[in-house]
Amino acid sequence: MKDAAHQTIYLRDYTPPAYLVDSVHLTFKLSATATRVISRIAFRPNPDAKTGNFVLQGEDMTLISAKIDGSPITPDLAQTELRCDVPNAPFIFEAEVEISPSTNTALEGLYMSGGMYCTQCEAEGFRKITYYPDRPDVMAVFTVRIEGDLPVLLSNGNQTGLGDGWAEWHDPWPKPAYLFALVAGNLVAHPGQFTTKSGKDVALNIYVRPGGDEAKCAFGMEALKKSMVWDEEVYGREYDLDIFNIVAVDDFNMGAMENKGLNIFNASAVLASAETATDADFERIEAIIAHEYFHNWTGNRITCRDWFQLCLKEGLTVFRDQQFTGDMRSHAVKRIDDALVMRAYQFREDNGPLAHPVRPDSFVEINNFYTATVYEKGAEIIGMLKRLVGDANYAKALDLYFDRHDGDAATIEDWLQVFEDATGRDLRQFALWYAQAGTPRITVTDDYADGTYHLHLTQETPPTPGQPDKAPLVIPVAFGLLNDNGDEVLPTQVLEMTQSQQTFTFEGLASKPIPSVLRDFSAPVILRHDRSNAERAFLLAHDTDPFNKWDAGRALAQDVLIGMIRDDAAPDGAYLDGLAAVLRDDSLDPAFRALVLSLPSEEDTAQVLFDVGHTPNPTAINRGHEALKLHIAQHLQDMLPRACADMTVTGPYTPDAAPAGQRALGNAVLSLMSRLDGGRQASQQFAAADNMTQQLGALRALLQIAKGEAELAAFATQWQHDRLVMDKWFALQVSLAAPQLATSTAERLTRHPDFEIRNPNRFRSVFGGLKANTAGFHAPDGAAYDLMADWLIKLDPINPQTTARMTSVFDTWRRYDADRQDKMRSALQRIAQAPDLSPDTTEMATRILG
Ligand code: B3K
Ligand code: ZN
Repeated sequence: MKDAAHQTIYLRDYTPPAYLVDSVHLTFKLSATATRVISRIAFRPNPDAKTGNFVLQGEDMTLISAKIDGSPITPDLAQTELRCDVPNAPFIFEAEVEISPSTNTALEGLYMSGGMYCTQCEAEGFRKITYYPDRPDVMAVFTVRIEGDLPVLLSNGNQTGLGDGWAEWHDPWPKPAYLFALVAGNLVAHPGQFTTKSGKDVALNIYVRPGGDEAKCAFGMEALKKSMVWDEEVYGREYDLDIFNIVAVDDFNMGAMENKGLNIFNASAVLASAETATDADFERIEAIIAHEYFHNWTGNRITCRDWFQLCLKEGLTVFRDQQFTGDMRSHAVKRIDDALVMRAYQFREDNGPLAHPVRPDSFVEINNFYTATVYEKGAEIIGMLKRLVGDANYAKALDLYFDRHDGDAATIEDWLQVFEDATGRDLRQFALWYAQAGTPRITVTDDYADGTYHLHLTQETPPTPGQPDKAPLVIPVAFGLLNDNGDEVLPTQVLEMTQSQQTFTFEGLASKPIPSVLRDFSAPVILRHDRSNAERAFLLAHDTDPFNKWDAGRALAQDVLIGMIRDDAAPDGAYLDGLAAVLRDDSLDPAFRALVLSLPSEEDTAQVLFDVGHTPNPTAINRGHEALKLHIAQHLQDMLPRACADMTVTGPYTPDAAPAGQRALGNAVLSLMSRLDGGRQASQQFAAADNMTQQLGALRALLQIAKGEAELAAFATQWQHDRLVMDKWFALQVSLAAPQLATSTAERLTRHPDFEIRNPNRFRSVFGGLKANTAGFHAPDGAAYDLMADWLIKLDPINPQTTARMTSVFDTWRRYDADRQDKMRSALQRIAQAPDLSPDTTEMATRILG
C-alpha cells in the first residue's frame, strides 16, 4: 500500500526536477525472491530547479546500503521515498536494494511470467526496481549488467558484453526510467535483419519461450520490417541502435510496451499463425508492432515532460499507426474502424462520469489515464490539425518538431508551437481540444432557394465533471454535395467551424442538393442531422465518400432499431433494400460490405437512446437487435448462398487485406444464414476450416443462435494446449451466451481448471466477455453486477491496475432505470468500500460514483 495513497497530483503544480541524472549504472543479481539491484547514479543540481530537496522514489524494496561519493549514508526512508542531504555539486549516489520478482503479481516493476523475468516501468514502475527520480523529465544514459543463470539476458540499447552467467548492455540515448527494460529467461529468438536507408544494419529478434510459439513469430517480424520502412518513407525517421528486440510475455497488463530497443509484448499482441489467430488478430498485431516501433521517435527520442502530457506521445503515435494501417490495407475501412472505436469507447467515456480532457488537469493514479480519450481522441486531434493545416504543412511541422525537440521531454505547448511556427496559424482556440472534455454535438439544418444552398451548423459540448461551461471549438467539417442523380456537385471541402453557430453558403446550384456532412469522420463529434430514411438510403447508395456511405447505412440501421425497440415498428424497406444493393455490388470492397452489413452494437443503441433522452432497456434492445437480424436474413435470403460462395478464398491462407475482407463478408453472411438454416452451413464451415478466422466465425454464428455445444467442446479439445486460443474460447461463450445465461456461464468458467485470476488475458476473457454481453451484463436481477464486483474485489490485491481498468464496466450506471441504477451503484459501493482497496481502484470507483 502506498503511503502517498489517494494523493491528487495537479498539472499546475509542475516544477522542474531538483537534480538531473547524467548516467546510471545498474547491476542486477537475479533471484526469484531476492533480486539485488545495485545502482550507481551520477547526479548534478538542475540550474533551473526551484527547490534543492533530494528525493528519490522507491516502493516495495529493502534498502541494503547507500553511499554518496563513496561514503556510506543513512537516508530518511518513507514507504515510497528516500531523502538525504547531498552536495550542491555533481555527486555519485549508490544504493543496493533487494526486491522479490516472484511475488510481484501487480505486473509492474520487475516480475516473473512463466519462469522468465521481465519488467514494466511505464508509468511509475521503475520505482519498484530501485530508488530513482522516477519522472519522465529526468533523462539519462543507462548501462546495465545482468547476472543470472538464464540463457538470454536482455536490456535496452546495444549489447556491450556477454559471458557465462552475465551480460552487459549500454543504451547511448538518454531516456526516462519508464523506458527501462530487462528480460531474462530461457528464450528462443526468431531472428530478422533490417538495413536502414542510410545503410545501418540492425539485428531484429522476436523472443519467445520454446515449445511452439517459435512458429508464430514470422508475421510479427514482417510487420516490424514494414513499420521500419514506413517510418523512413513517410516521416523520415530511421532506427538508431544496432539491435531491436521484441519479447512475448504471457502475463501483461496491456498490449505492449515501447521500451528503448527492447519492446515487451503481451503474447496476444505479437504471436500469430493462420490456425490460431483471426484476421482481426493479424491486423491488430501489425498495428501494435507499428505503434510500439513508432514510439521510438514519438515517445522515446522525444518524450513527455510529465504524465499530464501523455497524449503528446500516445495521441501522435496512435495517429501514426492509423496512417500506417490505412496505407497497408484500406483507408476507407480503417477510418470506419477508427470511428467505431471512437464511438464505442471514447464517446462512452466522454459522456459519462469518467470524462476527462485529452490532457487531464489532475490524477491520483496515472495508470488510470491510459484511456480512449488520451489515445484515440488524442489521435483525432492530430488528424484534425493535419486536415486544417494541410498535408504539406503537417509534414513541415513534423520535421520541425523532430529537429527542435529531439532529446527533449516536451509539452503540448511545444507541439502546438511547432505548428504555429511552421504555418503561421494561431492555434489558441484549437488548443481547447486538449483542455475541454466532452463530445461536441453538431446540429445540421439547411435550406435551398434559387440556386443557393445554406448549411447551418451549431455546436454544443455538454457539461462534464468539473467543467460545466464549454467554449466553442475549432471543428473541421469535411463536406460535399450531391445531386439527385448521385453525382458530386461540390467535391469535399473542409469547412472550419469556430463559433457556436455558423452558416455556409453555396451558390450556383442547378437543383436542391443532398448534403454529405462530416465526411471521413473529420472530427470526433456527434452529428445531429434530422433527415429522412429515403435521403439516408440515397447516401448509402450514392455517397462518394466511403465513410459517409457507410455511416448513412449506420444511421438508417440505428433509426430502424430504435423504431423496432420503442414502437414495435417494422423495419423500413429502404434500409433492407439498401443492404441488398450493397451486398450485391461487386465493385465494393468485401471488407466494406461486411461493415455495412453489421449492425450497431447493443451498447451503441443504448448510448444513442440515452443521448436523445430515453432510458435504454437492455433486454428490449437485445430483442430488437435479434429481430432485425432475422428480418435482414429473411430479406436477403435468396442472395446469401451465392454471396457466401463468392467469398470463398482459394489458395493458402494469407492475412492480407483482400482475402481477410472476403472472409469478413463470408462470416457476416454465414451469421445471417445460420438464423435461417439452424446453423447447418456454420457447422460445415467449422468442420472444414483450416484457419482461425473461419473456425471462430462459424463458432460465433452457432453460439449466436444458441447452438454449437458440440463445436465448443471440439474446439476446447483441439486447442487446450494453446492459451491464446483458449482465451477466445473463454470469451466467446460468455459474450454470446443468451442474456439469462451470461452470468452463470461466467461463473462456471471461473471454476474451470484453466481459469487463472493472475493472468490478465484470461481474467479479461471471462469478465470482458461478460461486459460485452450487454443484455446479460444488465440482466434485471443484477447477478452480473454482483459477480463482477466479487471478482474485482478479489483481483484488486493481486493486480490493482487491471482491476481499476475493469471497474469502468460500471461507468454507464446513470443511463439506466432506477432499479438497475441501484444495483450497479451498490456493486460499485461494495468495491469502493472493500478493505485496503488500492488507490488505483479507489480513484476509479470514486469517479464513477461521482
Ligand atoms: N506506453 C504503453 C502503455 C503503458 C501503460 C501503462 N499503464 C504502451 C503504448 O501505448 O504503446
Ligand atoms: Zn503508445
